[in-house]
Amino acid sequence: MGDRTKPMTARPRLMGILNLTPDSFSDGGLYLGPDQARGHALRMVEEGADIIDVGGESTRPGAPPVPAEEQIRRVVPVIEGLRLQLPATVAVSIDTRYAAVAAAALDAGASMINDVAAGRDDPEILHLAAARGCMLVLMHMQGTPMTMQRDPHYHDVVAEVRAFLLARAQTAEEAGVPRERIILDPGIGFGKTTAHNLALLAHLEQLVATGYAVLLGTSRKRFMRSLCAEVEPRELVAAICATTAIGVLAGVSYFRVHDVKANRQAADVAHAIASAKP
Ligand code: HH2
Repeated sequence: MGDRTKPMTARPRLMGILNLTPDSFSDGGLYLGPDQARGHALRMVEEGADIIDVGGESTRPGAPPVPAEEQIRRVVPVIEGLRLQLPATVAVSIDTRYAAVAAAALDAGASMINDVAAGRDDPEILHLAAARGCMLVLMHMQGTPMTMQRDPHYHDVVAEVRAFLLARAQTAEEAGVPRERIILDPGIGFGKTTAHNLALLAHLEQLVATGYAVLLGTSRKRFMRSLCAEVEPRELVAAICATTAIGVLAGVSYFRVHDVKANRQAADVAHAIASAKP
C-alpha cells in the first residue's frame, strides 16, 4: 500500500515531436503528408505522449528562417486533423517564433505555444498567449539558429541562462501570461558547446528552484552524438533516456522527445524512484 502522507509530484509529461519540415536534423521530410503526420502523432500518443509539438520550421544549427505563411501552410491542416482524432486530454503545441503562426495554430485547435525565441523575435506572441490563455514555453538561445553554434560563450552558463529565462518570464507576465502557464527551457544545443550543455544538465535543479515549470529538450541533439561516439541520431535512444531520468530526479516536468515509448519508461521509473524518497 502506498504512503498517502507523502507528497507526490505530478507524473512527468512527455511532448512528442512532430516535425512537418523537409530539413529537420533527424527526421526531416519523414512526416510531410497529413496522413503520415497524423499516424505518427497517434502512435506517439499510444506510446505515452501527453502533448504533440507540431513545428513547421527547423531550428537546427545553420537553418534558414521559414516565412510565417509557409509554416501556416505546413501546420494548420495537420493540427485540424489531430484535434479531430486525438483524445481531448492530449494537448497540441505549436513550435514557432511567430505570432501569426501561433494564432493560426491556436485557431486550428492547438492550446500551447512553444517559442524557442522566448518572445524576442515577435513580442506579439506573448500578448497572444495571454489573450488565449494558453501554456507558453520560453526557451533560451544564444544567437539565432543561423549563427548560434559559431562561437557560443558564457562566463557562467547556468547563471546566465537562468537570469535570461527569469527576465523573459517577467516580460511574459507583464504581457498578461499568468506564472502557472509559463514553462522555462534551458535550450540544450541552442548556442552551447558540449561543456555548456553538460553544465546545464548538471544544474537543472537551479532552474526548477525558480518555481516555474521546466521543460528539457535533449532528444537526438548533436552533443549527445559526440558523447556517445554515435553517428546516427536515431541510435541515441538510451542516451536520451538517461537525461530524461536525470531531469525527472531534478524536478523537471516536461520532456520534448522523438522516441516516446522508451522515454515514457525512463520518466515513469525515475518518477517512481523520486516519489519513494523521504
Ligand atoms: N529543440 C528543437 C526544436 N524546438 N523547443 C524547445 N522548447 N526545446 C528544444 O530543445 C527544442 C525545441 C530542435 O530539435 P528538432 O525539432 O528535433 O529539430 P529541428 O529544429 O531541426 O526541427
